[in-house]
Amino acid sequence: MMKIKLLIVLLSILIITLSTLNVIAGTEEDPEVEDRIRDVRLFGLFPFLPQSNYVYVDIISAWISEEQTNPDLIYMNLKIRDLEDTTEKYDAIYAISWFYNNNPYSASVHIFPEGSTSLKAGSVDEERNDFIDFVICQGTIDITNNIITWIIPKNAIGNPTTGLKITNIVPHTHLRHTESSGLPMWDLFKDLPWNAKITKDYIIKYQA
Ligand SMILES: [Ca+2]
Ligand SMILES: [Ca+2]
Repeated sequence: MMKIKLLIVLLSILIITLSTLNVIAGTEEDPEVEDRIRDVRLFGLFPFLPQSNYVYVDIISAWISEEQTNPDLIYMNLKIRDLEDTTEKYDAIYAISWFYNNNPYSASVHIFPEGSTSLKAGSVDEERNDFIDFVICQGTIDITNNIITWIIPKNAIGNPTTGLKITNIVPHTHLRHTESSGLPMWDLFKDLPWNAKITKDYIIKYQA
């Protein structure tokens, strides 16, 4: 009898320990996507050195969060190695794309030598290149913590429902020449999450 009681006590301690270790999804500590660092690639394909000039587009992680008190909003967060609010010469594009209910969506912002555009989010075409429908949303470009946050009204991204999943979460960054440079506006450098350490879905917690 004593052995059983002892076993129960030990099991309880184990369960409590495990549950406190299990950090909550949708946080910087437990992101939906954890990328590798020093992996910005020429044309998104070719690794190169040094990476030190491209730390401002090197993705660390991306996570999605919600607040119970603001159930009609969703927060998309993108952490960069060393975020800057202006670039030296390029058009830097920061984006997170995802699927909900089989439809593709993105949140994006451009940062230029003159500063940043507004933050946008909405539905995109299948190639995830162009918005079909978007809203200008609130958010922050926090160069102290190196995090871009889009605060998106859920009704702009298909009104995701509690318990359902946001899938195929893909953070991506791109560097192009600016339009005023007169040079071809191809993506020269990119960081994509195909080499990410972690990628997982996000389950919607709250509903408006
Ligand atoms: Ca990276
Ligand atoms: Ca990557």
